[in-house]
Amino acid sequence: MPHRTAPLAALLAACLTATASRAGTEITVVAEQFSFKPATVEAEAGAPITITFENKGALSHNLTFPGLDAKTKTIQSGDTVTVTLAPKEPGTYPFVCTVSGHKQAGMKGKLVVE
Ligand SMILES: [Cu+2]
Repeated sequence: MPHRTAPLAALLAACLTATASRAGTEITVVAEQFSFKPATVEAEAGAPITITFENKGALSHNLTFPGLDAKTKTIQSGDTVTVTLAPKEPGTYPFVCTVSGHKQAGMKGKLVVE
């Protein structure tokens, strides 16, 4: 019965759309010597935020969000790692590299969730 097929297809399309929007924000942050690029990143509230962290510096670095209890492991030059965040509320969440002296040298930035 063709007239039953169309509503089912519409329902399926609606489900797929909802799934796509729940996938959240994907961001790439690059570590250099000694900075994060970009130093300010933005994301939507209410959905997971997946951050791909690439180390293009010469030393080992990490990406740590003190206010979100989230961090990557410390990775070597040339490595990439991902971290998923789920901030419950909109706000500004600082991030730093916690390797000794790196934050003081300029490895800090902020995530703005709106
Ligand atoms: Cu560092």
